[in-house]
Amino acid sequence: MQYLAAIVAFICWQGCQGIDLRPYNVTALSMFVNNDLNQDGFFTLDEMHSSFTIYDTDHDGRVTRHEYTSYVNLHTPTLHDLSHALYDDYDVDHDHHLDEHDFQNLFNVMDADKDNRVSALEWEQYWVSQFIKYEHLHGHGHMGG
Ligand SMILES: [Ca+2]
Ligand SMILES: [Ca+2]
Ligand SMILES: [Ca+2]
Repeated sequence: MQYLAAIVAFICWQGCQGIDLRPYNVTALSMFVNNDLNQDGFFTLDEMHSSFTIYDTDHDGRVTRHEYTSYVNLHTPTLHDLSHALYDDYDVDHDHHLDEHDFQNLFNVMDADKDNRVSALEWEQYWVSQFIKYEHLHGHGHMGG
């Protein structure tokens, strides 16, 4: 197990300077394309693992909050606040490490119809709801100091 990567990072590999994630469905779909590594139209647990590998900078198979947020901060500093919120969602048991069971749980949440693969539609529904939930943490100007 090694993984945990790019979910937040993709957002901005899309070139969204200024971090306006709207329209959310378009942002979500471009993330899907980046995460569906074999481009078969479904995001699988293997692909989730591959995606998250990027964040595991010490290669111990776990992704700490520090590893995750440092990576995001380095590449997309304007998503720093969002990265903490997403990490809290990913870290199901709140032990400050993302492990196999956390990835499995996240995957299950995304996989609404429980067929062990996340379709583009399932992905979009999950991510649009996340973007709305955390709207106060991204986009539309900085939070004041
Ligand atoms: Ca795939
Ligand atoms: Ca690690
Ligand atoms: Ca599914």
